[in-house]
Amino acid sequence: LSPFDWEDAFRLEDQLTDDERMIRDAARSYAADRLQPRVIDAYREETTDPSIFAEMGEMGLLGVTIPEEYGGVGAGYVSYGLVAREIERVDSGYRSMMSVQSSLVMYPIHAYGSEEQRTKYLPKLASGEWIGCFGLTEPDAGSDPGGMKTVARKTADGYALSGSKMWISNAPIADVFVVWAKSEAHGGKIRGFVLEKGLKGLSAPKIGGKLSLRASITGEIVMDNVEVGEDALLPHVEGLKGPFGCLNRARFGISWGVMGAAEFCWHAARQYGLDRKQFGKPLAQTQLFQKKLADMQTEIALGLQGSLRVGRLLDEGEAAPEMISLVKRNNCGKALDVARMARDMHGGNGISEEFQVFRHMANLETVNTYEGTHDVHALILGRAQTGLQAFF
Ligand code: TGC
Ligand code: FAD
Repeated sequence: LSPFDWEDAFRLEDQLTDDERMIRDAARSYAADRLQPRVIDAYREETTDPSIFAEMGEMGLLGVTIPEEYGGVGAGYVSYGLVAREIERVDSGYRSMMSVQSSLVMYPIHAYGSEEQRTKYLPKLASGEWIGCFGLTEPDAGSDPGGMKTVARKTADGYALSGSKMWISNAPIADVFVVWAKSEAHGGKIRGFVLEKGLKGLSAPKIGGKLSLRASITGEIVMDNVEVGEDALLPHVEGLKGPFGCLNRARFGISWGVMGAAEFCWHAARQYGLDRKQFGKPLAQTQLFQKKLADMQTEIALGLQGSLRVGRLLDEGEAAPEMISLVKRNNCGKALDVARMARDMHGGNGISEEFQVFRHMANLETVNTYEGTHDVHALILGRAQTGLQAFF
């Protein structure tokens, strides 16, 4: 039998290709060198540095799965997941910025957009020159996006959009807004529109006072009769499967990302337990401490392995949305457990910004909620195995 690597229990490393390892290493060094030094201040001050997008673009971390002809990297979903894991090892908010741009803005423009929309938007989004956001959630439509009130009225040469979106990552600094609205011209069906900053009637005020995800700016999108041409409509999708198609990709990335945050917390707790002595011996020499470390290691090893499997199936075109619900739900819930445990294992120091586990814990509360709450994904999985609809 082989020796055991405590950090990589199931030898994930051996299951990656050389190209995947290369992309992962680029993301890891960018995150450690450029993101880690600014995150504690950014979180405390609740500030988002927009130049992070251009930096990520330069490193090839935006639109990893988008073909090279549109400025992407043309890599697979496992590579995308590995990038999410490295960025979220520093902060879930920075991963949010990356995943909204890649999965929720670039993906729909590539998958559902016209050739003109692809060539106009994708290269500038890939380089980070333009920042994107995705407006689905509304004040009265969160878990139930089909209940949205935003409407697109037909005008002589296009559409006029009215409504408001709530809790939108990147919105206050966005140049490009992918928004979903019920289109009167399409029988009230949900359609996607690409709006640009500066349009009359369009504003995106910041939502302040968040106690989670403070390094990632969040806002509303207010649309007061925003007039656009026919060319703003995403022509190739209709209905809720449009936004859900994007969410499948973003949720998959989150399943990897949260494992990065959990790994940070696990490693920090282990090191803290080795360094800190109480009752004349390291905390790490107590049975309870070791049991907690074993639980963390187990959940992270299993979670990563599950996401890798779903990623391979996604790359083969064989993944089902329910598989993504399973890993999004489980990995978020387990990461939150790991972060809360790590916070506890740090004692009083666990509440200090310096030790960083509290920040991860607070961030993971959001990640467990957005892109489908923990319970909503349970209902998706419950429906798949019983055939019974429990949402309403
Ligand atoms: P339902 O009747 O189940 O489906 C309606 C239509 O959508 C299709 N569909 C999917 N298509 C592709 N992928 C999926 N995962 C799909 N799920 C459903 C379905 O086939 C059907 O198509 P058609 O052609 O028959 O009309 O829809 P429902 O209204 O009953 O919804 C059920 C439910 C609860 C599963 C769904 O609404 C849901 O997932 N709610 C959660 C909402 C959510 O995830 N919001 C996320 C907002 S974006 C965000 O949070 C970004 S944070 C990003 C960051 O900062 O990182
Ligand atoms: P609700 O849907 O009101 O849910 C409240 C509670 O009720 C939850 O516990 C939920 O699980 C439970 N619940 C709901 N329905 C049922 C049911 N049928 N049965 C049992 N329990 C149920 N959205 C975007 O569109 N774009 C973004 O970029 C974006 N970024 C975000 C960033 C942040 C920081 C946050 C906090 C949210 C963001 N969201 C975004 C919104 C996010 O997707 C929603 O918050 C999420 O989908 C939940 O919706 P809600 O907040 O309206 O909660």
